[in-house]
Amino acid sequence: MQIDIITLFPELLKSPFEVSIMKRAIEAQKVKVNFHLLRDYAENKQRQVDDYPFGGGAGMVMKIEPIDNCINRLQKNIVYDEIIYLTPDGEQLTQGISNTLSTKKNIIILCGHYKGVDQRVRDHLITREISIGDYVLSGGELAAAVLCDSIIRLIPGVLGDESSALTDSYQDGLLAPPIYTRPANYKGWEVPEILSSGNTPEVEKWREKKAIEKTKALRPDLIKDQE
Ligand code: 6GU
Repeated sequence: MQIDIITLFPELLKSPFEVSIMKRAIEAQKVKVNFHLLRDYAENKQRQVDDYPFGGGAGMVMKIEPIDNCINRLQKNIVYDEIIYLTPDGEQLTQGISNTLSTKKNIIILCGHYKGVDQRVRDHLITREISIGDYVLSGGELAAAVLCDSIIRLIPGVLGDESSALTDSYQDGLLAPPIYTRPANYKGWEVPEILSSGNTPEVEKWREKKAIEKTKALRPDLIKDQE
C-alpha cells in the first residue's frame, strides 16, 4: 500500500510514523508513506496557499491551485483508489471505514487548515471526506496520523499475531473485554479466577459475556446498530 499525505505542516505528523507498529510496517515494506509539502506546489512567488474568502468573513481559505497541482503530479505516477480530505465536517471514521481503506492499494490524504479548502476541491478533486470525531482540531495532520495508524495496523502481516487485530474493540462490533497479567493478586486486587483455570472454552465464554456487558453499559448504540 502507498499513502501520500499532502500537508502544510509535516513536522506535526512525521514522528508517529517513526515508532512502534507504523515504523515496523514501513520497514517491512507493507506500506510506503510519503509527505508532500503543499507550499511546494503554490504558484506565485510568495508561495501562497491560502486567501481571503469570497463574500467576506473571518478566516482564510486554502486555495485550489496548489492542491490541484499536487494531486495532478501524484497522479502522473500512479492511480489512486481514494483521495481523502480530512475535515471535521466529513463522515465520521469507524473501524469499518479503516477496514475498507486497509484493502486499498494507493491513497492520498489531504490535510485541511485554516477555515478549510475551497469548496471546488471538495466537489471536483477528492473522493471521500473523513472526520475523526465531533470536535475541532487545528488542522488535519493529527487526524491523518490517527487515520493512518488505524489503517496500517490492519494490513495483513503488520501485526505479529495475526489474530490480535481481530480481538480489538470494535472489530466484532463490541468493546474489548477486560484483560489482566501477573501478578494474580496485587494489593488484594485479584484477577478473575476463570482466567487462570486453563479452560479455554470457558475463558472465551467469559470474555464474550464481559464484552457484551461492557458494550451495553458504555456504548449501547453499538449493540442497537447490530440489531
Ligand atoms: Cl479530520 N480535521 C480537523 N481539523 N478537525 C477534526 C477532524 C479533522 N476530525 C475531527 N476534528
